[in-house]
Amino acid sequence: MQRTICITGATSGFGKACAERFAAEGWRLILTGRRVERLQALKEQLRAVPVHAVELDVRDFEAVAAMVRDLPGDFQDIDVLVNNAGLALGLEGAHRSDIRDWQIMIDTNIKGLCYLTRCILPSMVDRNRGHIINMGSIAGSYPYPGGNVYGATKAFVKQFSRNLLTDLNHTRVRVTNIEPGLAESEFSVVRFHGDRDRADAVYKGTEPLTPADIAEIVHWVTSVPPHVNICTVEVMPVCQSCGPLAIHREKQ
Ligand code: NDP
Ligand code: 8X3
Repeated sequence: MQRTICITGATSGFGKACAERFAAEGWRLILTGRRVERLQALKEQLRAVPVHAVELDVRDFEAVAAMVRDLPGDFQDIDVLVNNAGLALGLEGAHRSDIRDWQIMIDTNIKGLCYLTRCILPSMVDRNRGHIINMGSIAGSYPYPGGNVYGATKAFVKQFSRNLLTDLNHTRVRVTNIEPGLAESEFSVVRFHGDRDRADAVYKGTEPLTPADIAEIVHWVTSVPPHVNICTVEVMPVCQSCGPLAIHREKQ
């Protein structure tokens, strides 16, 4: 039976790689994002499988609800939701951050993820099958300077994923939180508001994770037997590790 996956933020990075990975397995795809021309190009690229491409800003609850309500018949029974759309904006200390950046991160990474989950979950519970895959981050577990609200949004994703599991304990619906570390996509270009030199510097001299690496993991967590739930996947490139706790010393 052909299965259906809904991927938010499919126009770039992890989301696009997931679309390609699941298309290769013959899944039916619901692909969403704000950049319509990219969605159309991806739909054309993946034309060997059924693709329903929808322009969607996940911050708009009414639009999310309408997208789910208006799904074409063949696409209505979603087996897997990948809550991937998200972003970091800025890397300033909290006292110097732009409040608008904070608002956009909270609206997208927290509220948008909740909206998709809330609208799609009832059908999964009714059918007693389905899988919510949330894109968290190591930033939700380990603090770093300038990570302030971004890391906090991903900590929300971590706890929301765990809480969802408890709510769904009486069902066969699965929930996975994937927590990647350094990965090269458009993430840093977005974080630095289009400053490509600053974005490139993030990956200089490293071998970061790739979107294809993450798509492979997303596919893997869906492919284990139905009684198995991979709750959390924390993944970093080999070049990355945790730092020591910082101690500030006054000059003597
Ligand atoms: P990209 O910038 O390459 O992709 C982000 C995607 O999110 C785009 O497709 C973008 O689509 C979409 N998006 C952003 N805002 C919205 C919105 N308001 N509504 C709908 N879609 C939106 O970054 P990544 O692929 O790296 O990031 C994907 C996820 O992975 C994010 O949640 C990110 O926080 C997380 N992550 C990334 C890591 C990294 O190092 N790259 C590491 C850990 C986690 P469009 O602009 O067309 O709407
Ligand atoms: C993205 C990874 O370390 O840039 O979530 O926050 S990091």
